[in-house]
Amino acid sequence: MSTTNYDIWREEVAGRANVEDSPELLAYYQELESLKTGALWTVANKIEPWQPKSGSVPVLWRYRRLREHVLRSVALVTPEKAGRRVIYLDNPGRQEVAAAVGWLYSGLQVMHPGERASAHAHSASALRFIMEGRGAYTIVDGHKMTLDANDFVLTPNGTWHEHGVETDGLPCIWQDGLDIPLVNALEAGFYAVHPELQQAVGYPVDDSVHIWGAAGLRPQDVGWTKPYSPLFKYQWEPTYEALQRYAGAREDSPFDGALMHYTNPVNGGHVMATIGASMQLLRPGFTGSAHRHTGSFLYQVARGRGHSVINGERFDWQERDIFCVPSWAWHEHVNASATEDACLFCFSDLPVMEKLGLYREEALADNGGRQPVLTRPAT
Ligand code: 1HN
Repeated sequence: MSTTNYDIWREEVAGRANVEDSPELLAYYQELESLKTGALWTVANKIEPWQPKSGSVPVLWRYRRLREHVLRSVALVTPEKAGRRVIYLDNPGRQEVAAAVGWLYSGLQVMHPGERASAHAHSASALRFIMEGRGAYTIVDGHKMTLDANDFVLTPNGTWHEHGVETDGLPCIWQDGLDIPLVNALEAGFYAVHPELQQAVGYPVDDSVHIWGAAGLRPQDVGWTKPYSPLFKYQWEPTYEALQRYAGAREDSPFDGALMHYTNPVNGGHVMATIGASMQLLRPGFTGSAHRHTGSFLYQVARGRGHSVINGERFDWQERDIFCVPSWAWHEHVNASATEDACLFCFSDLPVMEKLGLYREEALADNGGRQPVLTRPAT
């Protein structure tokens, strides 16, 4: 987990860059710099680490501390002025790119009854996970959807999308997740405001759920060739029921308990090209083993309480808290309750890792699969 003597030995004798500075070399480097070039051996060890070295820090964002600040923004700015009224999650290691972890952005958006946020479209893919309130809706390419707590909603890249809360609703808060940092890193981001600022609703409300949302059944007239799921909303009730059935029918994964991926019903793949999502159930008393894998993961506690140990640091979480697991960080999850389920929603860049052939996974062999806990922050 830390740099060992073996790592140092490898750096020094195993064909890695190991050139000591001399006045002549330093002068040479300056000449190269003036020609907009550089000597590879001065950066090789940095740009080619032995294993992923995430710049992201494991962070737990406690909802009971954040919520009042999110609600305060309602009195301070309007959706019209702000575009979107969002408090974003600012990982101390990723502030330059406004990422919550790795190349993923996330924030908490708040809207009051009667408010609307106008329609726009962008190259970034987006999702929402509904945290609280009543009467929220979103419109994606003319498809209007109602939103309830723990519903998971897609706004795939390139789609027109806008949100609002019905006048007879309650203040609503949801988590946004986007691949904006990734799209920016790839220098591929476009953004457009809808010419009329609002879309006409062109279909029956929640039609994507009615057409595509039946478990195990695919409509005869597929007619869908886009690179993302035609099912835009994954409702909580059927998701939780599916997880309970799944957990009841087979043994737990030692790392994840019962974990199911939200899927594109056309092909069973991830919901969007760059962002995947899952919901997992940790049974009462579940004590997971540690593993690590490539990819950046952002969790929201949909139900229950427990803790996760991430790179040796313990994070105690409860409902609505959000925490991140950076790429290649050791992590293990525990459900603290002897009687209640714990459910973790998660979104990640797993589709990118898989498609680029960069996914790797490793179980912790030492210490019976448990990490030594280095710190126990106060809860
Ligand atoms: C966006 O389009 C939304 O549509 C929320 O609600 C957050 C953060 C960065 C860029 C676009 C939304 C966003 C965003």
